[in-house]
Amino acid sequence: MVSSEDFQKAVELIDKSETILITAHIRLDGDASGCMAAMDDVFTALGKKVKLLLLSPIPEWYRFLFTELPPILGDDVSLEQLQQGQFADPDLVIIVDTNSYSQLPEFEKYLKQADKPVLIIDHHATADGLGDVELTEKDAAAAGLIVYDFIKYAKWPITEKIAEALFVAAATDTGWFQFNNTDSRVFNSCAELINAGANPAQIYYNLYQNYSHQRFKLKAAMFNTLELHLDGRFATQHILLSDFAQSGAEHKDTENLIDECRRIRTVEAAALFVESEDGRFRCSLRSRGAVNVGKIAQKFGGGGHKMAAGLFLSHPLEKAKQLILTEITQQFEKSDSK
Ligand SMILES: [Mn+2]
Repeated sequence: MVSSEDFQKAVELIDKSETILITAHIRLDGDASGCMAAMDDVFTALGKKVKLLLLSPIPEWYRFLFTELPPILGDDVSLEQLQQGQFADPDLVIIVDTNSYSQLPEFEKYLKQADKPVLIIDHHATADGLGDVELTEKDAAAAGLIVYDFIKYAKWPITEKIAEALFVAAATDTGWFQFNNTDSRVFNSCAELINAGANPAQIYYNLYQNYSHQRFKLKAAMFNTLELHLDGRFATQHILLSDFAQSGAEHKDTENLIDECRRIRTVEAAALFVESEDGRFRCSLRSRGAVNVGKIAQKFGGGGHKMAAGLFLSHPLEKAKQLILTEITQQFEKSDSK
């Protein structure tokens, strides 16, 4: 749990702010989206002027959380507009679900120049200490659970919409209650959120049965690249720029696709390599627990947790795969010898 002292400091920051700018990491996920939507409603109800700002386009399946889609830095709002206070002149900046400059491209420049108080709400192990006040808890399955505790601490009202947004945060960061981080706190909080009006069946439909045909075609293309290594314990897959072109899908459509190959019985770790426009490969890593993929990501300048992490590699695909395979092999050797 976050200490009451830290919650109190955060409440005081909110109390004395009139305009609050809220953002989250690039390639925002369900946790980040849910936290932003929930805080928007909570603080607006308190009479604050809330400005949400995204650092990349929001996947379609999280759009139901927002009545109005938040603007994107670089698309709808330029860095200059942000820096000159034309988008917002906040008394407080809240950053949720990350505490790392590397996850805040462009926004980092604003942060360093603007000199505004910053509140961090995060559950990642890697941290640059960006906040004046930080509500951080490595053991929380989702940042949304910390936001929920914060709202309860402050006794701010929780509407149906807020409950739904926080349920989405907890449900998505636990892979709909499948991952190792799914503890009793997740279920307790989610039970309370259901009592407050969250509808799990409707949320499941919105999140997981709401694919575009393009995204489904991209997934099919990805399946054809599956390779198993190390006696089936490590799976790799990749998506090339040509796959996006052929399917009509976009980069944000790759979210969660890495989890599919973990349905194979033998797979203990998985990597998905996605080619980006600049020619680099974004590598997402997942583990069932035997290997610490966070450590591998860190070695290459990326970040994440033991079970889920990501990094960029400026190598051709085969070389990138070989680098990661070597790291995974070493990690397995370490864990097997224990
Ligand atoms: Mn998260």
